[in-house]
Parts: sequence; C-alpha cells; structure tokens
Amino acid sequence: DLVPLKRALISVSDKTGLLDLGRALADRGVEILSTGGSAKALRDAGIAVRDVAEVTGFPEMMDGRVKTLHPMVHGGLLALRDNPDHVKAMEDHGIGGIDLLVVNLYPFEATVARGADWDEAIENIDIGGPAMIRAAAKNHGFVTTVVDVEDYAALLVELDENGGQTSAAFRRTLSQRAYARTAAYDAAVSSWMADTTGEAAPRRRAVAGSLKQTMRYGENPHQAAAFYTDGSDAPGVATATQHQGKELSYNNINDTDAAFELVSEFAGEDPACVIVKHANPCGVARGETLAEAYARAYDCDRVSAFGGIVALNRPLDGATAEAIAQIFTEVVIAPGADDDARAVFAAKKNLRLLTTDGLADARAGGRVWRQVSGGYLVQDKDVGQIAPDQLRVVTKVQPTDAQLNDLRFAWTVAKHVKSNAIVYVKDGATVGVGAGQMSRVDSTRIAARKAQDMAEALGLSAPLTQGSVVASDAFFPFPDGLLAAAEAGATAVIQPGGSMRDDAVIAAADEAGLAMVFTGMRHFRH
Ligand code: 93A
Repeated sequence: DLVPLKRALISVSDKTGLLDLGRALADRGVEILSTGGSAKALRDAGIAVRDVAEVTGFPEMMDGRVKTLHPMVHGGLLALRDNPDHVKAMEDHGIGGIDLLVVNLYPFEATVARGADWDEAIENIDIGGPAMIRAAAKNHGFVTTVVDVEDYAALLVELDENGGQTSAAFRRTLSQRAYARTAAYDAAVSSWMADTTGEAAPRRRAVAGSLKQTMRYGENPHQAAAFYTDGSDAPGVATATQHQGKELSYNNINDTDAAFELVSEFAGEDPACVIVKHANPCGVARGETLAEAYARAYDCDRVSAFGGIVALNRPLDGATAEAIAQIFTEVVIAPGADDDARAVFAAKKNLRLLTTDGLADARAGGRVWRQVSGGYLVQDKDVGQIAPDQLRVVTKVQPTDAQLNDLRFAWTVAKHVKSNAIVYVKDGATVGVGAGQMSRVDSTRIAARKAQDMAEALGLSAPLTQGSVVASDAFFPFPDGLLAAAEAGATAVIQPGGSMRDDAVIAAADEAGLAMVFTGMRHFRH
C-alpha cells in the first residue's frame, strides 16, 4: 500500500512553510505544479515549478475564481491508478496523476472575523480549493492530501521513512483531516450567512467546532471527553487564560461556565461573587468589596462551597485571594487578577486561576443545544430581562425599595439555578438555594432547611431566611410552596405568576402579610 510521490500540486493562501516544503519536495525529485501566487513564491525562491495554467491550457480567470477547476487537475486527483479504464482515460487525454495535494483555503474565517463586508466575505469563499481537497481525500488510495501547515513536517518524515512513498494509514489519516477541514469551512460560511441574514435558530445546522482539549475523562471516569470551541472570542471559559493548576476537567469546565455566566449578570454593578457546585450556585452575593462579596457568598452554604468554583465580576485582588485560599477551591475565574492575588495563589498549586478579557454579555443572544436520542433540540439562549417597571405588585403589601432590590437579585440568581429553583436572598446575598427538585415545595423546604443548618453552624438563633425575600423560577401552582417560604421567614416573593390558581396564591400571600410581585416571565433551566 505504499505509493510513490512523483507529482504534487501546491495551492496555498497561507504561505507559511511553503518554501521549505517546496525545496524539500524538489530535493526528493517531486515535480511541483502550482497556482499563481504560490507558484510565484516558489519560483522567486529558485524552486522549479510548473504553472497549473500551463497544465490546463487555460489561464487563471475571473479574478481567480476559476484556476484549478479543470479535468487536467481533477482527473489527475481522482483517477484510480489500478483501474484500466481510468488509466486509459488519463492516457487518451494526456492527464498526469497528482500524488500529493497541498492546499490551504482562502482565509474565510479570518476575513469575517475582522468584520469584512458581504462582498468581500463572499469573494473569500474558496471553491476550487475544497473541490481539490475533497477529490484528493476521496482518492486517498493513491493521493496524499495536506490541508494544514502543521502537517508539512510529518509528510517529509513519512517520505523519508518510506523511501519517497506514503503509506495507506498516513493517507487515510490526512484524508480524515481534509474532510474535517472542508466541513468546518462550509460550517463557517453557513453560520456567518445565518448571522448576517438573521436565519432563525431552528433552521440552522450544527456548526463544527475546533478541538481545544481532550480530557482524561468526561463526567465520569469511564467516559471519554473533549472540549470543542465554536470560534467565538467572547469572554468565557473557552477563551479564558489559565495561569496555574492542572488541566480543567469536564465538570470543571461545565461548572466554571455556569459560575461565569451568572456573575456576568452583575457586570458594572457592585463587587459580586458566585460560588458554584454541580452547575448550581451555592452562594451568590454582593459586597462593598470583592472580599466581602466572597465572604457573604461563602456564608450561604459553607459545606457545599468546599471544592467549588468561584467567579467574580471584577479583577481578583490580594485580599479576596487570601479569603478564597482558606478552603479547597477548584477554580477561580475573574476578569483579571492583580499581582498580589497571583502571589497568594502561587502557593496553591492545585487551584486553577482563569482570567478573562472582561465579563460575558449577559444580554447577548445565542443558541443553546441539547442532545436527545435521534437528534438535537435547539433554542435561543435565555437572555430574558425584567425591567423594574415590568414588575407587577399583586398583594396588598407593597415591597420596600430594599426588598425590591433583593427580589431582583434573587430573580437573577434563580434564572441560573436548575428547576425547580427557589432562591432566598437577604441584603444582596443568597441565604438559601433550592435546586433541581421535581416539586417546587421541596425546593422551597430544602433551601430553608439548609439555611437553618447554616444558621446553627454559625451559632445564630434565627434561620438565615428570617426576613429574607424569595424567588421562584416558575409560578407557585398551589399556595403550599409560598406558605413554606413564609414559614421559613420570607417577607416578599417574586415569581412569574400565571397559574390557574393565582388568586388562591395571592390570597395566601395577603393572609401571611407578604409582598409579592409577578414578572410575567419564567426562567426554567434544566
Ligand atoms: O477562487 S477559487 O475558488 N477557484 C479555484 O479554481 C481555485 N483553485 C485554488 N480558489 C482556488 N484556489 C485557492 O487559491 C486555493 O485553495 C488557495 O487558497 C489559493 C492559492 O492561490 P495562489 O496560489 O494564487 O496564492
């Protein structure tokens, strides 16, 4: 299955490594065909090269749109060398076999990334390159396809190890990479067009990503896993810089994302801190300082915070780093970290510090994908926001301004808690979080019980929820959940409303002397 390499076609937009490769091939007696710019670069360096235009008998035309789209090229790439009919066709038409294709495509992704207009982007859609890549990769029984500058060195090693020939295994590996490249290329074109034309989420197709990291395992040790990025340069776990600590695991990345997305809701606000465990916040707080915000978030649920992920809405400082370093923390993510903070963490070898270029835009739309057997569910990201004037007071008691502030804070946190979500807040800090229960009343009670436990651990007489406000991510279907919250000491409630039994729930709130506001929007999260 070894195939000798006698003739190569080189057509590259990115000329990195081109001359070294051309020289190495020429030294090995390979005849080189090449397109305009690539041929010129090779020739200028004194490397023997034949123009594709000479081989096809056609000049490159139409601004280069048609240069290699010709049977003299595609016949040479696609012909089966062991098929007599194919060999005869080659002889009849004077088509020479092409054993190696080296192509990298017009830089479409880079062109749209720098904000080029429609016409320029369209001109940067490579047609001839992908056509050749797909042809050569299909004919991997005889042809070697190189689409990545990173693979030039491996090609030369392969040739030297096999006396100027390539092995079937090598050609197959490169063939797979070739199709990965053309698939990602077309996905980039399609997703740019979808963005530009405003195509609705469900009509889009999955966009191939780029492999960022393979992991030792996934959610559990028996699951293989990898991290793919989608090309976005928005601040987040995919684009963050890691300063120390071992590689992030699957669960770390998932939890860090949850923490960072939530803390980004507090962009431009007072210092805020989020602590996440198992993708749910177990403490969220504002403070006068970042260190105070961390301390208050930690006090919501000290037990769960152990081994957690901490996200901050402003650059990490030394005092906050000192406080975080007191307990075992997996990951800290913040939009920067000063020298003092870096010095404090340097002693903590296992702690991963990630910094981002700012916070995520909590209002930026996007798509969310979920796999189900046999397909994918696609929906818009939940970026729903409630303006203060959209809140409707439904009880006799009006919430105070302080309560309203806490209600809005609790509502924001609840959006990031798995349903059924119940979040108690007092003075800008969560004091009880109930997540992921199948019944809302259970979430209400679990959060209250944890607040009771925490109060006992802190040596307080009243539960942390005494005098708190409470948010529910969806409506209370019955008064029972609301009454459980009142029993835990909540004095004001925020919830979407819209239950058939709203009247009964409002009456129960009035009877318990609670203030309650309806948002008219719910925040399920599963
Ligand atoms: O405009 S094209 O889609 N038409 C073609 O026939 C064609 N053949 C190769 N672009 C085409 N190419 C691309 O030209 C290659 O994929 C490569 O990116 C580029 C190299 O051009 P040059 O050698 O002139 O710099």
